[in-house]
Amino acid sequence: MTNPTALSESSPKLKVRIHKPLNVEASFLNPHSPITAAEHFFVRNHFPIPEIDAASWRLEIGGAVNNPISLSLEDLKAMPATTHQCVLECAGNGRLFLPNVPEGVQWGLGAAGCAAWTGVPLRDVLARAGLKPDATELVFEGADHGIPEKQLKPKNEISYARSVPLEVTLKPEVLVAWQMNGEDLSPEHGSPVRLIVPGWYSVASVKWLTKITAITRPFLGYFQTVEYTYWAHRGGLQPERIPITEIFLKSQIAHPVLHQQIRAGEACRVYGAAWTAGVPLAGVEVSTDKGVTWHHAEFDSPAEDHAWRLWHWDWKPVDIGNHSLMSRASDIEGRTQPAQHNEDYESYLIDHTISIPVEVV
Ligand SMILES: Nc1nc2c(c(=O)[nH]1)N[C@H]1C(S)=C(S)[C@@H](COP(=O)(O)O)O[C@H]1N2
Ligand SMILES: [Mo]
Repeated sequence: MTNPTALSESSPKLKVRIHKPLNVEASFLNPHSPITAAEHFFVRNHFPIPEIDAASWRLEIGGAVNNPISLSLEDLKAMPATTHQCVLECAGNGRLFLPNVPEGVQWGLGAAGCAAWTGVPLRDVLARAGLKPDATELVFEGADHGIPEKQLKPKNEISYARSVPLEVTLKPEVLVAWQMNGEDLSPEHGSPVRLIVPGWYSVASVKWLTKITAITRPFLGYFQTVEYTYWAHRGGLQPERIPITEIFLKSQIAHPVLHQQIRAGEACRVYGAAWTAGVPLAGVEVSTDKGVTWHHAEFDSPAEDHAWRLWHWDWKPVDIGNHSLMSRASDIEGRTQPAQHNEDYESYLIDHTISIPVEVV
């Protein structure tokens, strides 16, 4: 995506939500494959895209490690690489569908995508540095920096930084990745190297990765405490402000699109995608009557890695007028998407069944 603005003007698949820093929404689904092409993948940036010379780029690993190390791109590429499919979903995806649309980037359904990522398992990189036994969390920092937007913010520039608990970082699917769908990462998506944390909201998948620090206490940085957090009720305590972590079970309708006109008496294929943090999906259902009755959809792609699954259900609308379509996914552990947004999540974690208004003519 060399010129995203031009692209978005020529392609109905992309919509620039903010120019500076660049934030681009995608149409969200390729109906023929669970894989979203890089040029149709959403872009979420908090700061300007940093200019990085891949030849002199280094990844520094320090903090609570026995052997602080600095790796070049060649060092990483010399290690055994693996490819893993996974969904990246922004925690604010779907914000436009909340009542009284809150502040934040105005994402519709297109702040999510699914790609095949290639890189080295993070745990193999960590093994070279040797974690100290008291390390509990890793902080990942990008090369991008600036002053954040919210009222509550530090005086000076910060870099983008997020932490992930150690036990999660040791999972074999967590990657230090340099390729997306078999091509080198583009600058928008984090070149030369980004972190990929499958099953977590993509706030954790730090782009332009330059520094990993092992720490022995919880990280309380800006993107961990001010943004990308919500109110949680735990153990009968007062609500606690906690960072967003795992992706919630979700399905989205890609077709028909919002306010699409559909012919009465003709078949209309309702299709979309569904995903989870890793627990297998049980099914997807579609409702055309505001959730009173539900119809089982069929899957069109296999359960694979942390990829999303395509699904469809064929509708033959009869009644002329306004209708709304909803989809609802469930997983094999009995979870189902809720009917309402949880207000404690504010403008994040938008997992409720979203209504897509359409007109039958
Ligand atoms: N360094 C850095 N990493 C980052 C971000 C960022 O602004 N800077 N944004 C995060 C957020 S909130 C999201 S949703 C994803 C978006 O990834 P994409 O732009 O490749 O789609 O990157 C994450 N990693
Ligand atoms: Mo995000």
